Parts: sequence; structure tokens; C-alpha cells
Amino acid sequence: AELENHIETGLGEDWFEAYLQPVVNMDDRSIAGFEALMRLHHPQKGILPPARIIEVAEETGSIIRIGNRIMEKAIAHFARLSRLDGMQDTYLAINFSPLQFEPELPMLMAAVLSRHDISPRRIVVEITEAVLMDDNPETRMVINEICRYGCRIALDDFGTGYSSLSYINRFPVDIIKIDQSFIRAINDTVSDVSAKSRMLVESITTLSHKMNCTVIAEGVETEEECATLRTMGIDYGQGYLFYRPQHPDNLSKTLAALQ
Ligand code: G
Ligand code: G
Ligand code: NA
Repeated sequence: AELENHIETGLGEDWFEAYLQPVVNMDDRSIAGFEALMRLHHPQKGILPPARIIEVAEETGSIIRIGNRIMEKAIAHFARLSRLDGMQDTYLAINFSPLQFEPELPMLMAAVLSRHDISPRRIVVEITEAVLMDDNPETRMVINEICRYGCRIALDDFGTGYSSLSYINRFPVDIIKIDQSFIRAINDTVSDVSAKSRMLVESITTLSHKMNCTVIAEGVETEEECATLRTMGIDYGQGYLFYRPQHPDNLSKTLAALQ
């Protein structure tokens, strides 16, 4: 109930912020895109745990208002970052909860994108298996409409569910994000674990490429992981080794320093 209060107050007092984490090309570590990550900044308590906020917000339904707020903020920040040298072709990935795929969503997205003069081709909609498994025809209609409009779809946390493969061909998925638990395991001290994890990651990558999907490794933390992932042909990486999720003002400074 306390978090619920913080969410309501946060929506009213504008405590929500879209942090951004760059996603890099594995070859040269240049920035390919950004993922927007929700942060609720309480003036006294600091940043409240995002995963818990999402959980509570999905229970109460406030996730729809939070999601819209994050989308607006993320697109505004992205429009500004896009004006920096070398950032013109980057993409912006936004996380969507299953509840957000309401019939109004495509129109709302289109309005925000046109207000900031951002092409829908530069937007990636991140969904989890929960969305794919939702057999609600309305959800599928909305996702298909967003795709027709030009946005791409990324499947998040790949490998953590139990039926990924059976659902993947029912939706126009363009990007597969391999869950960080697999990335962590490729250098497990138990050699049997690391060997199997490497085979898994390699197989997911091969399969994804055969389906014309781009592959992102999530949660890359060490040079060792990065080197192993590069030999597997993974396209993009995301993780603390490259960039942490950052407040957009901070990220602007980081990127300006790169130029
Ligand atoms: O941001 P991490 O930094 O802690 O995020 C925790 C979890 O919350 C992740 O699984 C992430 O996908 C999810 N998440 C982060 N931001 C958003 C958001 O804006 N919307 C939704 N639906 N999930 C988000
Ligand atoms: O949406 P997704 O489930 O991919 O959410 C990404 C989550 O992973 C966020 O909570 C983000 O803060 C976190 N994250 C991003 N990079 C790293 C990393 O290198 N290590 C760890 N442990 N977490 C990361
Ligand atoms: Na995500």
C-alpha cells in the first residue's frame, strides 16, 4: 500500500523519469540504440525498486499511466540525444507491459512521435513472453498495428519462460534479447555449466539469425563475457561493462564527451 501511494503521488508530482541505457555494437562498441528504464525518484527515499513498482502498478492498473509517462519522457530525451553527432541512426527501445496494449496505444504513440519528429522506424517495442502468451485478440491487433506503422518488436528476457519458441513465429519479432542469467553462466566456474550455457547462447543466436532477428546480449559485465559473446556472433550488447542506465542529463554529458 505504501508503494501504491508513492506511485500515485509520483504521477501527480512528476517523480517518474525515463533513464536510458545505451546498447552497443559488439564489434566496435559504438552506440546502436538506447533502452528506456523506468525510475521513480522519491524526494526523501531516493530511487524506489523498479521491478517492485512495475509489479504493484500491474496489479492496480496504474502501469498504463506510468507507461504513457515513460514513453513521453523517453521519446523527448531520445529526440534531443538524436541531434548529437553520430546518434542520428540510433533506436529507442521502450518496455511495454501486457496491459498497455489497448486500442488507443497506436494513436498515442503516433502523436508523441510526430510531436518530436521521430520516425516510428527508430522505435523498438520491448515485450516479454507474457505478452506473446496473452491470447487476447485485442493485444495481437494492437501489436500488429504498431508493426504496420513501422515500429520493431524486441522479445525481452529470452529463454526465461517455458514456451518462447512456440510463440515466436506468431508475432513479427525483429530482435531477441538473451536474458542476463545466460550471459552470467557462460563463465561459470563449473565448467559443465559454462559449456552448456555457451552452447545455449550460441544456439539461440544461430536460430535468431536464421529467423532474421538481431540478437542482444543483456547484462554484459566483464571483458571476458564480451570476448566470448563476440566469438558467437552476437550483434549487440547491453550492460555495465559498456554503460549503466543513466539519467538522460547525465547521458547527454557522457555522449558529448565522446564526440
Ligand atoms: O530497470 P531495471 O533496472 O531494474 O528494471 C527492472 C525490471 O523492470 C526489468 O525487467 C525491466 O524490463 C522492467 N522495466 C523497466 N522499465 C520499465 C518500463 O518503463 N515499463 C515496464 N513495463 N517495465 C519496465
Ligand atoms: O528489461 P530488462 O529485463 O532487460 O531490464 C534490464 C535490467 O537489467 C534493468 O534492471 C537494468 O538496470 C539491468 N541491467 C542492465 N545492465 C546490467 C548489467 O550489466 N548487470 C546487471 N546485473 N543488471 C543490468
Ligand atoms: Na527490457
